[in-house]
Amino acid sequence: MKRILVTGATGQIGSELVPALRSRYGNANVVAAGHKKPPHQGVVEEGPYITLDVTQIEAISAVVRDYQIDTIFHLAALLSAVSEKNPQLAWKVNMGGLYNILEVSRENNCAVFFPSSIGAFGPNTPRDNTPQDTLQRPNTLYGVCKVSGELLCDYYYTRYGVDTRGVRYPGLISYETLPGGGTTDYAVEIFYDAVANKPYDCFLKPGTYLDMMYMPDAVRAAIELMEADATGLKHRNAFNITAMSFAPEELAASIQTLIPGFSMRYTVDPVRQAIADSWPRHMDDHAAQEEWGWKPQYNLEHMTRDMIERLSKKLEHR
Ligand code: AKB
Repeated sequence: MKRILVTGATGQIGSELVPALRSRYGNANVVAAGHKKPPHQGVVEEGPYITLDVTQIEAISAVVRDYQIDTIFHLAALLSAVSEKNPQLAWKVNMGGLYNILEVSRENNCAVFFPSSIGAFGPNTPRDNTPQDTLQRPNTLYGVCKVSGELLCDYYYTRYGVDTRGVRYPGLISYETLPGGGTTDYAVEIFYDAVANKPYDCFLKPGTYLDMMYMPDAVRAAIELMEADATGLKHRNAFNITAMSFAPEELAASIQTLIPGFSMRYTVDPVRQAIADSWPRHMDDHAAQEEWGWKPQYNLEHMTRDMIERLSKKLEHR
């Protein structure tokens, strides 16, 4: 990786992956691409920032040529709940965008990181210790795009030798940028209300266990996988990775150890509840551990402490 393009750079993962890549590879060597004005100045001031519509293949080609890109972290996509509201747009952006990125990478010899998700599984996938290789029949458009994306990345590797790699991310928790319309967003929103000393109204019901991860681990996973020795990779794409699994009431209890007055009630959103009920409760990530040394650093307690500290500081300074 010498010259890197990050699509979706202003999103939840991108806004933390870009600075991490810049501090490792040099500011000028990491091009941040968003489809709108960046939310904070850092992405623009610290290195190149461009607006890019990933549904426009010619625009991607031009950026890759102009900046002599050799690696693309392709993060631009609609999340699960938003995709259910507008499946046609989700197909266009999530599948069309990935196809364009892979085609441009084939022509320009770029490596590609593609984030799949726990959303790639469906209601008849084993929900506990979900195996790396198992039944995948998702019933959401988001999930259909993720499974198709995993297969398309495999295809571009075996057919054309494009160095595609990727993980299946669980719900991601971060303080820098809010997620935009996912099913696991409650695990971020809850902290904003907790540090503001407000009760939180959770849209998933108690007992809804899902895999989760703190953003520093998620960013490190993407970089470590792209830097891993290719000879050790049997899977390449769609590695299960997880750091913790909890239900909403367990996250609330963890917050209460630091903010004792915090309380949570439930107003269940049937659409997001149905999506969550079709996803794994806990994935088996042994393939990632064995093939490229994956190991999370944050558990529930450590993540909760760090989130509360950092979010309190961030909101104080607003
Ligand atoms: C979502 O909830 O849509 C995402 C995901 C798990 O892929 N956070």
